[in-house]
Amino acid sequence: MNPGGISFIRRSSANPVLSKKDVPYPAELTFNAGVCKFQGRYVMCFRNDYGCTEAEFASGSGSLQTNIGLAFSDDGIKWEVAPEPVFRYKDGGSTRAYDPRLTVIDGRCYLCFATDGDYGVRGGIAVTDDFENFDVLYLSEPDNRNMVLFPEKINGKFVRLDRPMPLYGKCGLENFDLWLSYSPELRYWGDHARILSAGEIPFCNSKCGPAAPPVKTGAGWLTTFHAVEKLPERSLNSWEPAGWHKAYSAGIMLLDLADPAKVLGIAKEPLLVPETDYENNGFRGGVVFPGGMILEDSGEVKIYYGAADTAECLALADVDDLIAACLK
Ligand code: BMA
Repeated sequence: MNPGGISFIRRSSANPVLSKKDVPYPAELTFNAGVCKFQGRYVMCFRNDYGCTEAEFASGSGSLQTNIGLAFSDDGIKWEVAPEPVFRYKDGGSTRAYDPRLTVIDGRCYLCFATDGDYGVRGGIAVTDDFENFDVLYLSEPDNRNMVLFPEKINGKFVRLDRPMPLYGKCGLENFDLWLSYSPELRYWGDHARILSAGEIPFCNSKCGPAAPPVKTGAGWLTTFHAVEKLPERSLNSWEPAGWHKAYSAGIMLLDLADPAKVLGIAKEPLLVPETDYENNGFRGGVVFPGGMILEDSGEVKIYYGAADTAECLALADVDDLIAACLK
């Protein structure tokens, strides 16, 4: 696995900031959360996998189910989980929604999610004003996921990043890329453009895709991405009986404000590489996966990430350092 990571990033001493012990209903793995600031508070929607223990999973006697939980915070560090899960999605072929991402646009909160079933994986977009009622506005065709929305319209259109999964075109290899699309009203999408692929990332030999929704800075849209390195010779610590060989790191890049399909710079070093105990041990060790990024007025950037597909963590950096790393 690629060592290091950007030296100025700081992991919160409160990590993990959310784990199963904080959840007042059945919970086993609480991770890959979306986070935003909404109506004066920090709001988190997190993936909650539940229904079996590590031993049951390993022996094949139990399986995991998934719902999406809700938590609130006044400082972005201490979280209080709402009494019930908040969002489920089911249709003919799909049984669950997972990996939520949150973006506030013009005062409404949009939740992007993945949903899978016998047809494959689809990316969905829902909108809520109260975190109780959600209207599903859009579902992609299979296979696509890791969808995130920009926090404002650009050139009069909504903009999203996502990661289609074209196995046929990639000769069966998981070398997926990061794409950008536009929509007039979040239902019909077009002007698709590939903006990042594994070959451009020094710490990726497999798939890459979006992570947290972008934040706006004077220098451009700052956005994280996930980058996978396959390690066939190494078994990472995990619940998987067959072993786990994919390390997930996070990277960061800067996109042009007026034309976000234009990449202004990609940090050569990874933003975060799994290196702590809570990133290397759990359901899938060797995984860090950002899902939320908040730019504070002070210039501090809070980056929320799933660790080992088991708990939710927080890392901190200064916005100017992140921009400089992208442009170096
Ligand atoms: C992906 C998704 C993510 C997960 C990652 C690493 O395929 O399932 O939710 O974090 O794998 O296990």
